[in-house]
Amino acid sequence: MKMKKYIVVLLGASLGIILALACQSQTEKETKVANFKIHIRAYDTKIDSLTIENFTLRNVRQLNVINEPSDLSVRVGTKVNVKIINESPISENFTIDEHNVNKTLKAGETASVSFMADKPGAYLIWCQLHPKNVHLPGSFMVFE
Ligand SMILES: [Cu+2]
Repeated sequence: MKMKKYIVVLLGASLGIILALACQSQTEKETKVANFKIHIRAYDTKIDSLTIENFTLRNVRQLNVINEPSDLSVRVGTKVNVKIINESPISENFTIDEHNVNKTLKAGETASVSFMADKPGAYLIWCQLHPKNVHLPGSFMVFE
């Protein structure tokens, strides 16, 4: 009789442990999702004359393209969805080499990319169509 009671308690405890483990692995498997919206914007700067500390700039014209926001960060294991809106008057590109992201958008176009942030680190977001001093790069941070 005592033995029977002991077995019932033991089975109950084992079932409790199995359930606890199952619940734990369920939450660990849960995929996090991050949604970002990035505007690619061009800034046309014209300076006829500008003097700073006896140094004069004349007839400067510079086009700069910036991803806004330029820097993204997520935790490792996050599914990343990025909506890219190209507001620049020319074609632009959005590349993260290490995550196989490479999207080119014509002027005015919108596109979406999705990928897994499966490796921790700091990665460059850059445009393959323009020099990095024209289209400023950003960063993609994946934290442990
Ligand atoms: Cu560009």
